Amino acid sequence: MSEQENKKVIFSGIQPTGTFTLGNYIGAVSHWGKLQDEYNCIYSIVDMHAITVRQDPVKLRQHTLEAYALIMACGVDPKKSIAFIQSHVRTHAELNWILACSTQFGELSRMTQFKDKSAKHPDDVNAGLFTYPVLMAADILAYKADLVPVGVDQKQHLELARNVAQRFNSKYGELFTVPEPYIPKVGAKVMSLQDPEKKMSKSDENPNACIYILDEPDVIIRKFKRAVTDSDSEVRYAEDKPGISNLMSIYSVVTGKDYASIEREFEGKGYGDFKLAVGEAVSDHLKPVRDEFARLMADKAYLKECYTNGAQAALNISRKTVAKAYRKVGFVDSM
Ligand code: ATP
Ligand code: LTN
Repeated sequence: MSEQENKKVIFSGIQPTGTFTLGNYIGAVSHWGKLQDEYNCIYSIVDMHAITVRQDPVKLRQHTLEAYALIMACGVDPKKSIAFIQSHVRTHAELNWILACSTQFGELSRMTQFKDKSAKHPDDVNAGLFTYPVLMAADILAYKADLVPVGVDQKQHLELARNVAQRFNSKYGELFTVPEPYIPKVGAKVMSLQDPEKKMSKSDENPNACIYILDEPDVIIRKFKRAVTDSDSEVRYAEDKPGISNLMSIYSVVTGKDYASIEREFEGKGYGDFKLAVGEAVSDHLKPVRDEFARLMADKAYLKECYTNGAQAALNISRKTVAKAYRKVGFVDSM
């Protein structure tokens, strides 16, 4: 990354909990590459967040490498951005502790993701799951990020990061930048294809509910054909038509067409034609991602070089912030 002081800083992360869904792509990762010229961008595969839910160690290692290759296949260029694996950079855990001591139990208890995930995994409601948003705040604040591109489901966590930054600054003196969310207008919450009231999620048990960005074309088309829609047969964007509206927002993002022109395109045609068109458009749109992913995964040495350099660059920035935070809270200098 060419470190230009006048550019704003962007930070975002994604968990290596499985292959990215179309939701992850449209809501977050597809924007990451587009921001690289205008901002100083820092992107991380947040493996430390992933272990708040039980992971198979062999799979986690594999998913982490794949996630790194996937963000590159989606457009992140490690020569323009800093791209690294979270556990490689010790400052995240260090700042996590400092910030935990400026975070209230009550505010963490209000996090809807914690409530959802603890309901889903009642046998493992661990402390890491509870303090997950503190580590996320550390990720962001360590780099003094101005903007954080995420899907709308992360808005509450970002609000918490803002509160923690402000609280620390007022207790100890100005240090952290208070970050702003950067949420896309269309596609900030892609819904499940089987239940359009529910967010499309990597960890959904029903494979028909979500499109994985590495799904083969025939699989993508089949899943769209089976997508749950509404009772009438009109392709129209409306609140009381969540199934069709979800498909329309997906189609709009991948084709660049607005809702009015999509409605005109499918006037007098049934849902069948529309679903097929969405499936084909999504599959065509994702082809370059699939191809680039395969190419990158065949060159592990190059991937390693990229994430090693990325970690070094991330450490160089974040260690300065952590050193300042240590001084501010009153720790004795170690060197
Ligand atoms: P998990 O199911 O393991 O919790 P996830 O699919 O929710 O994973 P994350 O790694 O938590 O994915 O999210 C990565 C990014 O993708 C975040 O910025 C998040 O806001 C965004 N995102 C996740 N799901 C969607 C969705 N359905 N629509 C839009 N954006 C999404
Ligand atoms: N919690 C996020 C992933 C994440 C993140 C971050 C996103 C961890 N650290 C910092 C933006 C900035 C999620 O998507 N579930």
